[in-house]
Amino acid sequence: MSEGLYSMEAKDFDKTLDLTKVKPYGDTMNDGKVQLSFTLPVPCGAEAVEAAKQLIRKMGMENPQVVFYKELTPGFTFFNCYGSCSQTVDYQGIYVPKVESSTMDMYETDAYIKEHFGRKIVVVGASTGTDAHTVGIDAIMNMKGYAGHYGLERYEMVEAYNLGSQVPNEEFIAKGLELHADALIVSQTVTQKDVHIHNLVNLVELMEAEGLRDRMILVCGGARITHELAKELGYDAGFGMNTFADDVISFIVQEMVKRGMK
Ligand code: B12
Repeated sequence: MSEGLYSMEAKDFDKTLDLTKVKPYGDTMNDGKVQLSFTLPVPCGAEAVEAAKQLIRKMGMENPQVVFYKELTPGFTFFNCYGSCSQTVDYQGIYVPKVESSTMDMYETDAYIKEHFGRKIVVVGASTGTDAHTVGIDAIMNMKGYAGHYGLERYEMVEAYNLGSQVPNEEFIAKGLELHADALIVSQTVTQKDVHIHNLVNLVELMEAEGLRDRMILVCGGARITHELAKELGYDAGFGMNTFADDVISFIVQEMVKRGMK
């Protein structure tokens, strides 16, 4: 297949697509087809199916269809459904704040560090507070990396310390100081009751109280973290789904150069 075909967008071959009024695509452009699955706390039966359809209509969908339903346990029914979304979004008017560094691969990053710093960059990472999820921080830090992208431990010019999970903020900062960290990187996966916000804010407050905030690059990441949220909470950058080690280390070293850190 030619490269031209890969780079083709829907608007190049369908003239009915209006990017100021985008709706889901199922079989044909603008059909609005959406698949939903949910559970209702009602007994399995015809009334349950009707309740599911009414709910889908109230969600702004036309032509609701229940294509599968099953009792989960007495009094609870699970549904798979389709509907046609009547709402649209203005895709062209969307602005999403993003990390503004250019991603270099591992070899380019090592060369960049040699050229600009002439020493190894120290990165200390952890999943902090009560959060026991380690897969995200491991994906960024472990030697083998994630989805074909090596983790920070593999980089010749990075000294990477992965402290694991459930690391208290105080301990994380102390370890950062002991290891002379250039950057602290935090993973937060659980967001129930906004626990990630409290925990991330607490880390910034502790660092500020000790006069350390400006001495290190501070980055957070996790499936429900956005760059916008991270900035709001006092971080230098935030990374969400589909992040790799090369994205985060590229940001760290380019930011260090911008700030004149040696
Ligand atoms: C595996 C898992 C667990 C395992 C964790 C094992 C381990 N060693 O990590 C166990 C079973 C222990 C677990 C426990 C719990 N879990 Co859990 N878990 C998951 C699961 C299935 C996968 C998470 C995962 O590994 N993803 C893969 C990694 C690679 O993705 P990622 O974390 O997003 O990381 C990427 C990016 O986000 C980013 N990133 C992540 N961190 C960082 C950090 C930095 C610095 C950077 C730059 C980037 C970055 O880069 C990574 C690679 O691209 C998810 C559901 C799901 N499918 O996502 C639920 C999920 C995260 N868990 C959930 C919950 C609720 C829990 C429990 C509270 C359940 C309970 N009631 O006990 C407990 C919490 C325990 C605790 N104290 O934290 C919820 C969270 C809901 C919410 N909004 O908060 C989820 C979403 C499941 C759900 N749908 O309800 N869980």
